[in-house]
Amino acid sequence: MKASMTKQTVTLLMAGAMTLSAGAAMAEKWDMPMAYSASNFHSATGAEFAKCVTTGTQGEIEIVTHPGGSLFKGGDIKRAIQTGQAPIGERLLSGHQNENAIFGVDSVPFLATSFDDAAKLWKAAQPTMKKVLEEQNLTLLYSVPWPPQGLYFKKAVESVADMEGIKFRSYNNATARLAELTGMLPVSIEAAEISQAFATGVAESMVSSGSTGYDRKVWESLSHFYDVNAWLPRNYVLINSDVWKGTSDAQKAVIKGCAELAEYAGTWRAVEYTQFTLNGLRDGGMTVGPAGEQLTNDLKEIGAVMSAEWLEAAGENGKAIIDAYNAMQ
Ligand code: PCA
Repeated sequence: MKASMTKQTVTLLMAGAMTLSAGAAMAEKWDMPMAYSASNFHSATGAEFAKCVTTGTQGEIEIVTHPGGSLFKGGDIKRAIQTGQAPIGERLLSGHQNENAIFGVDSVPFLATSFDDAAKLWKAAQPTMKKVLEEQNLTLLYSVPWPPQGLYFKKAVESVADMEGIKFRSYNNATARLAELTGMLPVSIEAAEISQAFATGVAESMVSSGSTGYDRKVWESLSHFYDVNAWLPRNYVLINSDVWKGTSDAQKAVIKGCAELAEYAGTWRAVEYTQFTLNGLRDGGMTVGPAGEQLTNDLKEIGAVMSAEWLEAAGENGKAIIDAYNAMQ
């Protein structure tokens, strides 16, 4: 990981703070919608980022985070930032894969299954992603991965055939497609609402990280977690490009520095949270472990179908990202 960044970032932050102290500007308050619970590591990282910007700009820009989908629900956050209803916010971009397949690059099954590979894929995708977002009046500030995605069920599952007819909670196109291909019934539900969905039987299964299962205490309704490492989707902190352009150079320097620190700290949190939350699921009474051979093989086949579909939808841009990623291996 980028160890040299810290020194650079601190210098950047200090330069920003020094310039700012030379002349006080008007104070602004930025509401920052976030979709996941306040206790989630993404939200904790966002809160630190907000504090860093507020302190670094000496209160010229005060960022106030609103976790748990309290200001805008996950699915509405991107549009809220684009239209200026919120100046800044965090979103799982793969939730908007229908707008542009590039947003789903982090949810291609078995393409990048470890933190190291997810970091490489992100590096390969970043220039294209930034360009696509810029065309939508969005400026990317930082991005943090979720831990690897595994499968949750209410029973032991040995193969894809065992999944037939199960009500499956989806959070983006890729997860809905996974349900279709495995004979399950997808129902789209925000993370903030899954505890209730599982308790009432609206959903009986999902693919997600140990972290989300732990945050939502899913052991109250579910019994099995298969650690299949399907992919590591990412959350992205975005700012409205007009708002970004309206900030001073000194403020930009502080925001960029804080964003870099947040990406670094958030990524480490994700790594450390992985085992911790799997242990938490186990302590809650769940059976946690790898998928059996049959299930693994069945899922690989489905992954191949989904990869081909993604490449087809993402066209030249998608191919260029995958080529750049493969060249880093
Ligand atoms: N948690 C989020 C997205 C990926 C993850 O691990 C969710 O389940 O909604």
